[in-house]
Amino acid sequence: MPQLKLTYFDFHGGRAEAARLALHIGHIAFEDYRFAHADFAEVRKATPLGQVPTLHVDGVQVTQSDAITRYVGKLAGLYPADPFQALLCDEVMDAVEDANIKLGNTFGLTGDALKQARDAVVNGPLPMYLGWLQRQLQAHGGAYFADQRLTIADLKVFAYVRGLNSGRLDHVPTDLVEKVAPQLNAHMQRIAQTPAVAQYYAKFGA
Ligand SMILES: N[C@@H](CCC(=O)N[C@@H](CS)C(=O)NCC(=O)O)C(=O)O
Repeated sequence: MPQLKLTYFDFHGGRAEAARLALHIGHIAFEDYRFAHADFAEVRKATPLGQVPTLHVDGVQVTQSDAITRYVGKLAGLYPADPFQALLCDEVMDAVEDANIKLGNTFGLTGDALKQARDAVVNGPLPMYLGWLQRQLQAHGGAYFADQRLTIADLKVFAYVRGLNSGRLDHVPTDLVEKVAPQLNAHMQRIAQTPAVAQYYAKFGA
C-alpha cells in the first residue's frame, strides 16, 4: 500500500470527509493531517493550486477532492468495477460538487450580502440538487446510489447532507434537507449507523 497523507481542515466535513471515511472503512493507514482555519494561508502555500484537500501518495502531492476520493475508494473497495455503476457513482459525486460550488461562492460574504446570497442558493439550486439526488437514490433501489452497495457516492452525499444539517452554515436552515428531500436524510442516518461509520465518529468525535 502506498504511503498516504491527506491534508485538510480540522473538522468533520467538507471536501475531504468522504476520503477520510473511505480510508477508515477500508482499514487503510494514512496520515490525517488536519490544520486550523487560521493556518490555511500558510498551508496553501505548499499546495499546487492553493487549495485543499490534497493527498500525498508516496510523496507526490495530488489535488482535486473527487479524484482523491475515487482513488482511495478504489483502494478501499468502495468504487464500482462495472463501468456503468462507476458512471452512476461519478455522476452523483460531480453533482454534489456542483452544489458545493454554489454554496462555496457565498463564502467570504458577510451581513446582508451573505444572507441574500445564501437565501438565493437555499431557494433555488439547493432544492433542485437535493431533489435530483433523492430521485437518483430512489431510481437505484432506495438504499445506495450505485452498485447496490456502499460506495464513495454514498459517503460523499452523507458528508454533504450532514454539513447542510449541521447549523454551521449561516442562513442554511437545518431542516432544509428534511423538507425538500427526506429520503436523503434517511439515507444519511442509515449510513451513519453503518458500523464502520458509527465507529469512526465514536472514535474521532462528531
Ligand atoms: N476542485 C477542488 C476545489 C477545492 C477547494 O475549493 N477547496 C477549498 C476548501 S474546501 C479551498 O481550498 N478554497 C480556497 C481557494 O480556492 O482559494 C477540489 O474539489 O478539491
